[in-house]
Amino acid sequence: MPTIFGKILRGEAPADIVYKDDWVTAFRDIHPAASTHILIIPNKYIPTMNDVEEDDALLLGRMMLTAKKLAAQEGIAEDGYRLIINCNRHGGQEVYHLHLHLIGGRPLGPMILRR
Ligand code: DGP
Repeated sequence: MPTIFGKILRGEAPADIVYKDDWVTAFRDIHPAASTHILIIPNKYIPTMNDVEEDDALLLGRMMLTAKKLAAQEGIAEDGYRLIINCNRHGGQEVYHLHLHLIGGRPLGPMILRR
């Protein structure tokens, strides 16, 4: 697991971990875009969305369900929130360990700035 997220999973780098089970780990983003900004990652190394396989279907479901539970815990479920997975260069991916952003706590505006 060559990224900083691998170090966080192994306990070699600090992180504000808010949830962990056998499948996924969730921790607060170091550069939050809103009052709630949590990253949900698989415990197994998957670099990008392009590397997801059929056998990962349950794992992806677990990531989504974890986001739903954490949104409720954070008190942002009713007002709403956004879930984002960035993939590769055009998607703006910076860390190449698959992660789902859970962002909320304020109106987030349009999803993509149109040009
Ligand atoms: P993305 O662009 O989708 O790859 O998002 C990567 C996110 O990871 C970005 O919002 C900042 C966050 N991040 C990068 N390095 C660290 C770190 O060392 N700790 C934490 N908690 N978050 C990090």
